[in-house]
Amino acid sequence: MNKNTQYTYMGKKIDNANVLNIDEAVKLLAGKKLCIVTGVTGQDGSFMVDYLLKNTDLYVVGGVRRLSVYNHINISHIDDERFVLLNFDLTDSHSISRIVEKLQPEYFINLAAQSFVASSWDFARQTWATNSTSVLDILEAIRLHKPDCKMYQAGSSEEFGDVSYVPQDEKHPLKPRSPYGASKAAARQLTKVYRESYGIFAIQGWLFNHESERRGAEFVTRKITKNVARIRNSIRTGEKFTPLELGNIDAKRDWSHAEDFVEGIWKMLNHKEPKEYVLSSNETHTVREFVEKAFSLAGIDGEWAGEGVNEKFALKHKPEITLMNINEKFYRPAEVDLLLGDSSLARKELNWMPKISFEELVKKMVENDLKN
Ligand code: NAP
Ligand code: G4F
Repeated sequence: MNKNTQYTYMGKKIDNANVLNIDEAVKLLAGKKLCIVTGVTGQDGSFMVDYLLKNTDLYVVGGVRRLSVYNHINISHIDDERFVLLNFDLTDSHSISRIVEKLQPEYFINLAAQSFVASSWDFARQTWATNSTSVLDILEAIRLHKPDCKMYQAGSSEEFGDVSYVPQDEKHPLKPRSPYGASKAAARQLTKVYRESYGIFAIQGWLFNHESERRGAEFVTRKITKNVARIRNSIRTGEKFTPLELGNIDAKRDWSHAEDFVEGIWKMLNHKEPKEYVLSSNETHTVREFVEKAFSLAGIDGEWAGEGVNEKFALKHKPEITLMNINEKFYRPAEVDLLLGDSSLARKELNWMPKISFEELVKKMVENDLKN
């Protein structure tokens, strides 16, 4: 329910600044069919809530952790009495256990994580606690308190890492290259063990990169589109600007739109058997291509010059004006050079297909940032 919602529970106004605790949630939601979605302030969680409210009759309990500064922008458009916010922290196993025991959810979709690969070297232990140990806690809570709850755990193409073959499908070995990738690979094994040992419907898809207008600003696509908008405005007004700075622009990623992927997650969860699928666009593009396309869609023609760390993307007709250059601080200790998915199994067995192309994705993101 959005910040304007006049919804009162036990004399208390419930809104984004007034997240429920477990006892309040139990009273409010007793007897209702529920789906818990964690990470709803993030990109995928917010799209998942939109999808569930539109396509199901479920009550949706959005898990948000306590932060001192308001960060509910991605869900502030939602105004629906079937959506409530619940205090939730992935690193608190007691709370996770109480939530599953008392709310008895039909579904538990875990989209919360330390999701930024680059930070996972700086905070390896925190990444592990958030992305692996907490998954064990969720699985254990389900086993003990609601064994027929269907659980989705957010897996990643980062688990393929140092890839052995192209394109990567469900049979590709797990060869992570970052603490993040390793944490997701561990979560996958735990999910498999709980599925096979206790018959729990728990799955972890392999999702290739997916982006949107709600993407966090540190991920490369949103970083590019936000900076393209900033630079376009400076060019228009004739102000000086600093160039966009990036790391490895030769990395290749298989990018889609997040809206297509939440549908895929729901289809996986409602498949006749607990089976794990790759979701991907089946196309790969370099970061360099993303840069060119984003500037071009903003009406800025650029061209490349130089090599290696000295490479630049500059205005075509004024090459002395740099639009983008390389800053080695954005290089990673180890890189996943090439991701290209093969989602033919999901397309065949789930009847799933991404609808938004690479071109449309970049366009939507650029237009959104230009507007803002
Ligand atoms: P995101 O935008 O970074 O969102 C992550 C969410 O996790 C945020 O809501 C964040 O809350 C929450 N969170 C982090 N630590 C938490 C904690 N200790 N307790 C409770 N909540 C916590 O990520 P995303 O792109 O939506 O990705 C969703 C999931 O899919 C993640 O598991 C990610 O690793 C995985 N994944 C993403 C992609 C992709 O390309 N987007 C691909 C494969 C897998 P705050 O807002 O409070 O920080
Ligand atoms: O946008 P990125 O930070 O995403 P990355 O590392 O591929 O991870 C994302 O996708 C995964 C699925 O494959 C998810 F599991 C994960 O949660 C996340 O959503 O970086 C993309 C590529 C990398 O190769 C990186 O080295 O862009 C390269 N890059 C080059 N310059 C940069 C930059 N990345 C960032 N974030 N910032 C740069 O300046």
